[in-house]
Amino acid sequence: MLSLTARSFVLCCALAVSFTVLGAHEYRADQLRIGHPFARATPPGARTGAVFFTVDNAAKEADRLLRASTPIAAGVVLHQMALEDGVMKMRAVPSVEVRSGGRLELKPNGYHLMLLDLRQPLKAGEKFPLTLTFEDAGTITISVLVEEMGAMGGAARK
Ligand SMILES: [Cu+2]
Repeated sequence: MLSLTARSFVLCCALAVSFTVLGAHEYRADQLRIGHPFARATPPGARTGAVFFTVDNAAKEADRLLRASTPIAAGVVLHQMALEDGVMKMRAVPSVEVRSGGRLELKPNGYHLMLLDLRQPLKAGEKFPLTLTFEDAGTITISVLVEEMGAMGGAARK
């Protein structure tokens, strides 16, 4: 039952979403360009994972990253790491703006997408699909490269 649902979800997204694959692991949705999406490998039994990428907005208007989903996790939330009273803390944020002509960076110790209740561990070298929804540009499905634990995104830039 569950696997059937997951399979039809993947199929439906593959059909509904069109995206352009550029060189160097980049994707484009309307005026947005998504660069170097990567995740960190997770230890066995880990229930959560983190995804990072950049979004460049060539549009005249700001856009917003509203939500994301992936078949390999039960949920995806937008998180921000920030220093609060001298301690790095992670907190959920409802959405994040991508300024006109600007770049939004999801990176270690900053904004990231948190994968909740992983259905499988993230193994270095593997890829998985992630569907992003923006307020104006709509949805785009990207392929996320899993790098080593603690990676800063070097391999995804090649
Ligand atoms: Cu987080």
